[in-house]
Amino acid sequence: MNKYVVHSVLLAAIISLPTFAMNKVSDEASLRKAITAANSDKNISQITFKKEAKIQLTSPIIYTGQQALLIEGNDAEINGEKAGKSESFYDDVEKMTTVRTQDGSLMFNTAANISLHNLSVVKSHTRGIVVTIPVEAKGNDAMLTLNNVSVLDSRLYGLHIDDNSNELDDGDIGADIGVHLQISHSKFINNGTGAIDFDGIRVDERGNGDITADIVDTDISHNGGDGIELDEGGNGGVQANMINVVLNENGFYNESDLDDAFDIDEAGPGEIDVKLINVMLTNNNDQGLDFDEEGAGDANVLLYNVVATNTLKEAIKIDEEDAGNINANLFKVKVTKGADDGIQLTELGAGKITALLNDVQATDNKKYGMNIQQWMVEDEKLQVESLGLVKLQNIMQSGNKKDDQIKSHAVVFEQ
Ligand SMILES: [Ca+2]
Ligand SMILES: [Ca+2]
Ligand SMILES: [Ca+2]
Ligand SMILES: [Ca+2]
Repeated sequence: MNKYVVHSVLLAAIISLPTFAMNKVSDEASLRKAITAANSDKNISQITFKKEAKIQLTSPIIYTGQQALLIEGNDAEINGEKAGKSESFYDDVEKMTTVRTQDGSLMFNTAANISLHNLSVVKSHTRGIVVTIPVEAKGNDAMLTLNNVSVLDSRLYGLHIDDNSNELDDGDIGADIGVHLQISHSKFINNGTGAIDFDGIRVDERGNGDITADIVDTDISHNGGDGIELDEGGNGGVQANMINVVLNENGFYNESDLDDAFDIDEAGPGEIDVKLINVMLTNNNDQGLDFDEEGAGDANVLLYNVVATNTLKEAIKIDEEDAGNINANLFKVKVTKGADDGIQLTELGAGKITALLNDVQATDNKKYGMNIQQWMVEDEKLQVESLGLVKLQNIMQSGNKKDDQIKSHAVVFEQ
């Protein structure tokens, strides 16, 4: 080949390179083109939006690639008001009429690492951002990283990570991998306002694998269902860490069965490990923190500077069932003006409670300020296990309607 021909071939190759790699996404057509290209070309690892683009969708955007994908939103806004469908149905298990959907505004049907930066997804007719993990997925956990992402005003879930092969998220079949969610500087506000039981953030993990959630500098407020629900089944546990997180006014949609600010349901073998630092919970409609651990495994909870005000049920409720212990360390915690117990710890089955409460205030709650009970079998006549141990330092209780003394069973207190 002479020089001229070589140049021509190179030039032709350059011209035929897909332009979406360079052109920034500015509307629905260019977004769809970029995602379609990434779905068929594993070398595409990033999609970049034009600064502050406003994008109206007419149908869901669905990524199905196997490669890690970074979406740089550049402060773009995706409006999902006209994207996707949902249908009304009667849920036999829950005995209620709600809606179901396969749709969302921005969907990822993959177990690959997905990162979204500087992006808003608003007014979704169904769900906002959805990750559906293929049931055959193996290897590393599916990882979703959100930085400066706002999911606002979705009728159904704001963010839904789904590792449950059952359409209604019943049952126990999921992929062999877990879910790792990292969120920073983000907002999940006013989602779940179109039907019963749709949360700001919902993770459904089944089969082998853990849920790991790290949430920093984030506002999860005014969602119709729970602010955030982590629902883990099968082998594996839940590790959840929050720093500087606000959870206000969640759980109002279903008046006959109100929802929580932060709900964890862990079933089967595996622990709950929660660390919350600087977390504020105000005006939530069921529990503030509602942590349920079942099957083998402990509930390990560390709270530092956590304030729950005006909660319609318990401000902080930790239930541990079956084999396993409650290990709770509460520092600088304040629960006030709740309509039930302020802090309630209940340990059932084999195991015991070990707790340290230091600088804890429970005031003006409608039931007990603190209620700490350990049982092998609830209401047993004979105490068969060794007693739990609760260390109290710098405790203040006042104005609690049932009692300002701690209600307890089978634990001893050390002052
Ligand atoms: Ca799994
Ligand atoms: Ca699991
Ligand atoms: Ca467990
Ligand atoms: Ca137990």
